[in-house]
Amino acid sequence: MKGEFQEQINRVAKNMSKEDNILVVSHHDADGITACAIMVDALRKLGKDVEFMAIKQLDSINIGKAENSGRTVVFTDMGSGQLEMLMEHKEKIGNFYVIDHHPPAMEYDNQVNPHFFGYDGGLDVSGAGLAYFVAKALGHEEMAHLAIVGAVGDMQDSDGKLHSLNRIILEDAVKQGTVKVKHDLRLFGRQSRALAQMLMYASDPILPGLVGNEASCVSFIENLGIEPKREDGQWKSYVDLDIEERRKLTSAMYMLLLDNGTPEYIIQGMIGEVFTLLSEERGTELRDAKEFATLLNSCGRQEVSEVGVRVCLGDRDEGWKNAKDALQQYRRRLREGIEFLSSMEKEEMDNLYYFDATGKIDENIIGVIAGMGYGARKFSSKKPVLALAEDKDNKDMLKVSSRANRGLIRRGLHLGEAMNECSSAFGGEGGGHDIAAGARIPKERRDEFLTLVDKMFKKQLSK
Ligand SMILES: [Mn+2]
Repeated sequence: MKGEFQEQINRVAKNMSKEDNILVVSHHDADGITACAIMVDALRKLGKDVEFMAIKQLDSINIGKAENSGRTVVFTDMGSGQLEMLMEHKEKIGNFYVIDHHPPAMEYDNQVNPHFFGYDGGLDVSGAGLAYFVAKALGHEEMAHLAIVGAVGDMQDSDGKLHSLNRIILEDAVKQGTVKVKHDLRLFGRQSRALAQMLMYASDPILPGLVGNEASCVSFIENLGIEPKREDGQWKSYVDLDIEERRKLTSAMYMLLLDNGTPEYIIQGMIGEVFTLLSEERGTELRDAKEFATLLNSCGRQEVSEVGVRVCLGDRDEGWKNAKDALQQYRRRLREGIEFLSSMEKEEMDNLYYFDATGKIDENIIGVIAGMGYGARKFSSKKPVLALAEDKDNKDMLKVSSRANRGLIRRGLHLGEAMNECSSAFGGEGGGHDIAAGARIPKERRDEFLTLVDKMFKKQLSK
């Protein structure tokens, strides 16, 4: 870690240690939920009175939730990009801190952000990772494993391993004995899902011909000579397979993807570092960092993020049960989404694809469905995809989710920048990462917005 960055962290942590009543406001995805839990844990251990909430995004509507709390507000995994708006609302928000890995709009005294020190917030460290460094500076480093869950949740291991600041956190966690790293198949469900289910719902990458089709998954497994059930009659999960079976399954998946023209580097990413959380029960979603992250993401998408935070803080009773319910419901909606994909009409422009799922798919999962559409080869990897859904908070607005792939990013595409610029041109708001981003725009400006985004993509890709 660069000395200057460590100094910023130490300084902000020191200021924070002087606060008494704190409200942690975080993003509602896996990274935000773990960031929130790490912050709440450390501050409570220091004897502070801490409340928390997770929100979908920090925009002109949601900012009201952080106002008039009578507490010092600590924003985690959000806030840097919205600093100008936060400053405008400073009187109502009161004293606040920002711990965020998104590109900062401006400098601010009580901000921890790695971009000022040459780190890449998309790959080197997540919001949870930064919360961890602040917690560590406050004397509490026992939640390192949660910071790994956050990094994986933000797909910072998408090329098969963790880098830079994430690596430091990983070393801490390994040293503490809470995380074990292995080189293995990285599909979701290694621990907790039946093999056929793991293949059927795989989204990173999607398995062509197997996605959403349980029967073909079962025969795919049986054709490899792998018995899909255990001796006790239960379906096997990946971790039940022996080394030889794992090798067979993995190479069959490789072949399948190669045959379908999946780029080599995407296939490579399927194998890589797998993070096992050693203090969690075997066979549960909490045992594997990627599954843990998915569980938390489903809490966020089912609008029970606080349940996710409680599970992170150690709740294995009511909270854990509710989190599993959220995952169930989320999976059901995914199934519906996959069905929608097979029947939807995609539209094509010069530099993008889009589809309109207004009234059909919930805005909370539209991004995931767009990503799955990619994997299921509904769209060629030559263009990014935009998915449109109705905004739940405001019927006059549209929620836009965009997804791309590494190949497009290498050619200069940046979805976050495009969403931000193009939405603000029509009085909307947006932003996000290069590979995944979102926006809210007025419904009636839909076509103009799409035209502008199309132009912007052209500019980015011709750089
Ligand atoms: Mn994040």
